[in-house]
Amino acid sequence: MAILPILIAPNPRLKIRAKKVKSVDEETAKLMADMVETMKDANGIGLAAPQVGVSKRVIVVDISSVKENSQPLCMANPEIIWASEEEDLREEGCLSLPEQFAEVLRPSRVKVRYIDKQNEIREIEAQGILSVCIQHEIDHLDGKLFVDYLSALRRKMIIRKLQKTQKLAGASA
Ligand code: K1U
Ligand code: ZN
Repeated sequence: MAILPILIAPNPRLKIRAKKVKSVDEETAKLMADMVETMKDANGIGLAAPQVGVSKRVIVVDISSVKENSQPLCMANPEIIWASEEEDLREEGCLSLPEQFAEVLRPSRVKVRYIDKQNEIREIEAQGILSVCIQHEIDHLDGKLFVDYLSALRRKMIIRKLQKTQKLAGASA
């Protein structure tokens, strides 16, 4: 397994729509395992393949740090097949937008169809932080970041801050 570098916004690769996988073969299963290791190393609760520079519809989610007895989920081609009308406003973070947080309004509950790491088609219903995290990761597959839900002014401020931080980090390296 390997820890992969995580792309930081405004990297243009984060804005590209990722491609479906044909099946979960050995290569995709290895990508899933590397993504789980990378997510844990970064103290995240989710990660999408475009964040590690891979344009495939693959996500991993692990909410065990916030909810006991939950197992990591590895999902290929995840699709929301039902979303509740009820919505929740919750604070989100993103490993590609370090130290930036904002509240986002999303459906409270979703049903998701996906292919698991054994190449089996599965469906789950998610609520709470699991629902938020899965929706956030699927957005990454469509080239969407949580700042895209904010006003243009707020989004620009966050992106400018990240650009400055990266310039400073580059200058001192
Ligand atoms: O996609 C990512 O960059 C991962 C992201 C997932 C996420 C967090 C919060 C709401 C929606 C989606 C993170 O894991 S950022 C780290 C973080 O905010 C967090 C870490 C541990 C517990 C709770 C939040
Ligand atoms: Zn994210």
